[in-house]
Amino acid sequence: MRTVRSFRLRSRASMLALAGVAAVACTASMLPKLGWTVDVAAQEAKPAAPEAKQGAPEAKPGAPAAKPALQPLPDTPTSLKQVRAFPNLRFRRPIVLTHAPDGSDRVFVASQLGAIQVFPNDPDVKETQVSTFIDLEDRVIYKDKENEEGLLGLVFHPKFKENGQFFVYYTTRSAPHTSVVSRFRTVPGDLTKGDPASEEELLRIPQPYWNHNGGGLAIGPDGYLYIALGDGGFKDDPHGHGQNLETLLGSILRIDVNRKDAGKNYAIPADNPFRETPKAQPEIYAYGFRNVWGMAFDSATGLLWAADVGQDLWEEIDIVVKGGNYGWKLREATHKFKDGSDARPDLVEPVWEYHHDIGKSITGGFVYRGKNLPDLVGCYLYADYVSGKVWALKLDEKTRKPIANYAIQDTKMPIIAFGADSRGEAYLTDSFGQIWTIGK
Ligand SMILES: [Ca+2]
Repeated sequence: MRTVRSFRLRSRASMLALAGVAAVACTASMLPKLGWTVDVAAQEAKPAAPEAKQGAPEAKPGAPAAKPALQPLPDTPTSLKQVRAFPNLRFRRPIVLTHAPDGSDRVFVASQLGAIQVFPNDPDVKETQVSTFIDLEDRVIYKDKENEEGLLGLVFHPKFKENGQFFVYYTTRSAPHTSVVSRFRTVPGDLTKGDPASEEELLRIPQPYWNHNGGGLAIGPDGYLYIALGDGGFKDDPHGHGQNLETLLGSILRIDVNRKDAGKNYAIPADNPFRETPKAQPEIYAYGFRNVWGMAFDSATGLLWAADVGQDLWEEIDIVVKGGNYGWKLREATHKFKDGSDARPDLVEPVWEYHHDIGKSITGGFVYRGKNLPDLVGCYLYADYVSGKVWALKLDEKTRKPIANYAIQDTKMPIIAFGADSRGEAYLTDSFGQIWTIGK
């Protein structure tokens, strides 16, 4: 099996100290900042970048008071802890953790390098019990220095048990900086083996740069496949993809994988919002995103939640509605971005944001509906890749205003993904290859 043997824990103490202070103060200080691109590279390549920020000033008293449209709450401490879930296992960049809707209670882990592995949902599971579901490394490209490419998304068809179908988002070796979304099938009659030869390409999307590929896949309550795309990079969305309906980039797409329109391996749903808009890409469901990293439907409410990674100052969490414009690059969370825009009725504001003195790159999770953690039922789990903090956000069900932001006692790991097993229990993965859950 694929494992990472050289587990390196870089100096994160300084980040933590900083994040701890920030969490208490929870105010908007004006730290100098690095973009996501730089941060990712820094995270992997150099140890001590955050030290420089130790002495950064808190919000200047004389500065014009920013009045965000939504007030972040201070963290609510909890006794819940981030704990290892399958301590005998380690994977190479486990970018997706999920389950198949087939009653098997298996856990699937997709490596960003291209292999999808599967194992029984048992905390004591051993490496010998892990098997390869499908290995796509022959067509997936991944480089540590361009680490937003690779296999980025995996979701199973709701009728997987009957049809063996699953969907994968990956960066292909066959063209530079190009995202592919494909349907695969299992070997007939064997739900334990994906068939690499079964690939049926649905979408092929050229990207201008290696970063901001999004990559999340989800199946909605409507049975359609949702695909999260970033703005294509690099910084400042130089091509204006976020606000451009003529490109798929900067959007969340929605396609029907159970029908085919002429010339396509999928169909456009009849009520897709921009289907009749001249020049618009009909696959677009919502737009104005920078780099959605974590997209999931709430299994109870059917709401679509997405975390959008910020650039300069703010990370955000969105509830995504059909046809919504989520603001990038006019807005960064609830703030005007550069020469962008003040709040406007046609730009959907996030339900939550946090400042870059708390964390610098959001990893979105999902609304917890499991049984092990009754206090977190209905809360949206999320983390910050850079500061390693983990939270559970509670919104008022009616007003959708935040009422609590519970802090999970984290381990400062660079969290790259959340996932759920067949019972809705929550898992986190880190870039060193470990899988975590939340314990009491
Ligand atoms: Ca936004």
